[in-house]
Amino acid sequence: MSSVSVSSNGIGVANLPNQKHKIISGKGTNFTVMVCGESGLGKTTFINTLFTTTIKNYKSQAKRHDKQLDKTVEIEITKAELEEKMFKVKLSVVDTPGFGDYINNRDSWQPIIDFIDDQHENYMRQEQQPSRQGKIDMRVHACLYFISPNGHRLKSLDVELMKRLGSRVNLIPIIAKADTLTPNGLQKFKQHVRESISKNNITIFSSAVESEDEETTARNQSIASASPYSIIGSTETVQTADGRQVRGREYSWGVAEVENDNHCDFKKLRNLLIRTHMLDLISSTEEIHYEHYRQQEMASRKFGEPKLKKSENPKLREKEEALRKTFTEKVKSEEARFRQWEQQLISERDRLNKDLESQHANIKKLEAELNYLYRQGGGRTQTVKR
Ligand SMILES: Nc1nc2c(ncn2[C@@H]2O[C@H](COP(=O)(O)OP(=O)(O)OP(=O)(O)O)[C@@H](O)[C@H]2O)c(=O)[nH]1
Ligand SMILES: [Mg+2]
Repeated sequence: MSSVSVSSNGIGVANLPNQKHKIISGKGTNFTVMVCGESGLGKTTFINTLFTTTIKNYKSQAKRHDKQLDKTVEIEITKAELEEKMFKVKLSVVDTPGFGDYINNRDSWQPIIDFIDDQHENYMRQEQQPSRQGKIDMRVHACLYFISPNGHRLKSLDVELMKRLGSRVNLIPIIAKADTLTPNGLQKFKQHVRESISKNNITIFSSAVESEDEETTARNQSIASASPYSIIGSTETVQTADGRQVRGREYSWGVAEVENDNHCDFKKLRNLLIRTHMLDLISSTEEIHYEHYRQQEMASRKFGEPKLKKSENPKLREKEEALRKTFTEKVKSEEARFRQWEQQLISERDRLNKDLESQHANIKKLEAELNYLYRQGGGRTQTVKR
């Protein structure tokens, strides 16, 4: 974790009215951003880009070790402290494993939903304690949802997941790898995503555009109309044709620049997060999403009672299901074997009984013959008795 200062035009809390300044600057505020979406869309790269472009001395160049670009396999949190004058923001960025490789994708996105709910749960439990000092707050204030630029349309998996996310967190849709689309293709795709979002009733983060001064209204307007935000991620510094050193991706046709508004919306998105809408994101998390969670949970359990049953790990659930199936099959086959054995015993018993009966009949016959012989033998009649 590094304590550093921001390079852009100040962090959001520095622009607040005085009263709010005081509240926030005293203890510093937590601000948590999460990234999620299909595998390989550049989520981890985006986090590295955000840190290197936002924070002046984010790890010195010499010993900088960006987050590994290997496939992200578990939820990882990177923290930094943004400090401007007397304002402190504890920034946490939550990286999540991408999905798309599983037969059942639920396995990969359920932990993301659980993570968001768990942070609300933890905060609520802390609020219910007698001492509410020093609460740990990791509630997610913004969830950046990465959309693949290749599909030309929003996938049903994206729609399903965005619906779930939008109802519990400030959802911000992102078009990944904008450098792989032509400017025209990007605009068309943006329009398609906007239409799909509204058609499917997906709730995304939006905030008031109107402001007292025209400049702010225009800036808000430009930020709002750019959604869904297109992103180019890169931590490399490359040289443009006109000799500028910029963060970007180099191609034979030129350089795709991260911080160029004509190439992508990275700057707008960063401004929205760190500067212009940070407070909106914090307050809507508190007033809408956390409050919604709290009310929902309070309706189903008593004050202070722990959550009844945490949604189970879907992988474990599937394993459990498979075990249960094998177990039932085993029991069934054992039962069949047992019944067969029982049947064999019964027929063996019947056979022995029949044997016994015929032995009895034989004995009876012999006795009768014996009696007959005695009677034939005259006077000394004696009945054979068994
Ligand atoms: N063209 C292009 N490639 C990118 C961009 N951002 C990242 N990449 C590349 O895409 C590949 C995957 O990037 P990651 O950042 O690991 O992707 P991820 O979304 O974190 O992947 P998972 O961890 O598997 O979910 C890497 O080779 C990156 O260099 C981008 O904006 N444009
Ligand atoms: Mg990753």
